[in-house]
Order: sequence, then structure tokens, then C-alpha cells
Amino acid sequence: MKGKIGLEEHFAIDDTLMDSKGFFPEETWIEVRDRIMDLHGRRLRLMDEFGMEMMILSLNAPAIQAIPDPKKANEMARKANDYLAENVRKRPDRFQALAALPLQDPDLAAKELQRCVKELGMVGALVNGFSQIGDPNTIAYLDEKQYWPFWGVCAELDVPFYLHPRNPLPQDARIYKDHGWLMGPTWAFGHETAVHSLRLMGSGLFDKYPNLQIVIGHMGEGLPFSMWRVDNCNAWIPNRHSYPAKKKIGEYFQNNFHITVSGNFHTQALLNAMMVMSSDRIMFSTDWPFENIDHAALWFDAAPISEADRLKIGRTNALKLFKLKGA
Ligand code: GRE
Ligand code: ZN
Repeated sequence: MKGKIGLEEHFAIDDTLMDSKGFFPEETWIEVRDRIMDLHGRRLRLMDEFGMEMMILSLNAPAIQAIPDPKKANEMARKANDYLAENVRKRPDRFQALAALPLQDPDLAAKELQRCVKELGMVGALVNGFSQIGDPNTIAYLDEKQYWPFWGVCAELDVPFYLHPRNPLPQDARIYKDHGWLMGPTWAFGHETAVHSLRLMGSGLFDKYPNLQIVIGHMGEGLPFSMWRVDNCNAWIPNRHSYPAKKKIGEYFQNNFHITVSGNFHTQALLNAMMVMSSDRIMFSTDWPFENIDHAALWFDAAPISEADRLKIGRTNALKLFKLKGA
């Protein structure tokens, strides 16, 4: 189909480029590096070739989230956001932008989100999981109370927040020891982001800010498959669950989350997600430059779904959620 919109589509600046290097063998890295630094060349040519009208761009991972000094994290976020905004201004018909945010300091992050949305015209934020704060071994997850004022600003601006994966720190990754192949997009990314999402759902955050909209990638990081069990395991035991939120976890998933198909181009997983959360909350994405645009597009264009669903997932859901004009 023509006119597809992708919203997990990455770029890098020189300062953050090396954060992506460790995920690839040396000979592949040269290719990834060329892909991620390019914006207006090969990227646009591939978008044309495979029917992608627009990419909503975001910085690579973990980038800002891995800079423990809040002041430095803020400076780097501003630098990346200014660079991104400048490039989007050259082709606003093909590119829009998600803000990188220094969540080491919730107040600085809120201010940068306001600047990005109100002054730079960005349509949301993309954040790479937990932030390292003060020192490399101190981390915070986004459900923690210090972040609630930040979420208030996000809700007030009414922009979606993309929760993107990063790897767990070594001290939290004992289960992957001697099994390095499970790190990154193979498995650890999904686990980390799924648990982070569940923390948000159980925290009561969406009772306080019911209009907050979170986006997660990779066909929902396993959550569409697992959500029934989260709410229904051991259902015979009274008061099985105790968490601050008022409703069932699945209700928050249904009302406050959207997923993209980034990097998970699998029909069986898509059909499951459509049955669990409806085609209104699923959006096309590729995960370029880490995945291929042709792999994503050729699969999606031929997937056995109705043309009405293909149009929603490929395009109109993103137009609505990000309030895009749509050329
Ligand atoms: C991603 O952004 O999803 C990603 C990385 C690094 C390696 C693979 C990958 O950030 O999919
Ligand atoms: Zn990604």
C-alpha cells in the first residue's frame, strides 16, 4: 500500500552513534552506520520504493538515557532535538519528529518536551527505557513518583510517548550471563520494555492521567499474547493481585497503549494483537536502520487482513494519534 507511516524509525548524531555499534558484528556495522546517519538520501529512496510516505524519526538507543549527569543529558537531548527539527523542516511532508528527553531530571525533561512540542513542532517523545542517574549504576523507572509531574505535562500537551527498549544493566542481567545472544532485540529488549510497561499500568498513573497514550514497538513486546494471563492467573485465589491502580491491567493496556509492528513482521503475531487490542491501536513501523524497510513493507502489504484494517494500521491510526495533517 502507498502512504504508509512509520513511527519507530531511528537516526543518530555523531555523539550517540557509538551506542548502536555493540549490537552488530564489525562487517555489518559499516552498513548500519551509513544507514543511521543518512536522512535525505537512501532513506527517502527506500521510502519511495516501498510506499512509505512518512517516518516519524527518533534518536537511537540508549543515547540520552545512558548519560548519568542530568545536565549533560539535557544538553545532548537539546542538541539531538535541534538537529532533528532542522532536518524535519527540510522535508515536513516526509519526516516528523519525536523528542529525546533527559529523564535523569523530570523537570528538565518536562521543559524539553514543552520546547520540542511548542517551539520545534514535534509530535511526541521517544524514550529508551530507564535512565541512569548520577552514576551508571543508579537507575529509575518511569512509574516512580518523581516522574508523575512529568507525566502531567505529557498529558497536558496531549502527545504520545513511545517507550523504546534498552538492555538491562549487567547487574540486572544475570539470567543472560553466558547467553549474550539473548541480549538486545532477540529477547532482552522485549522483556525489559514489557515489564516497564506493566509497571506503568499497575502504578495508578493512568487513573491520574487517563488520556496519556503510550506506544510500544515490536508487536507490543509480547504483551498482547500475555495480557490475559497477567489478569487471570490463579483466578480462584481471592485478591490475587494487589497494586495501586484501580482497574484490571488489561484495561489500561486497552485504553492507554498502542503498539507498532516494528521488527516483528509476523502474521500470526499481528492477528493475535488485532484480536486482543483491535486494529485501532496497531500501527506500521519498520525499526530502520536496524531492520529493513523492504522486509517490513513487503510483509505488511501482503498480510492477510482486510483493506480497511491495512489502511488503519498502515496510515490513518498514526495520522490520528499524532494529529498529522497527512499529505
Ligand atoms: C532498536 O532500536 O530496536 C535496535 C537497536 C539496536 C539493535 C537492534 C535494534 O537500538 O532493533
Ligand atoms: Zn527501535
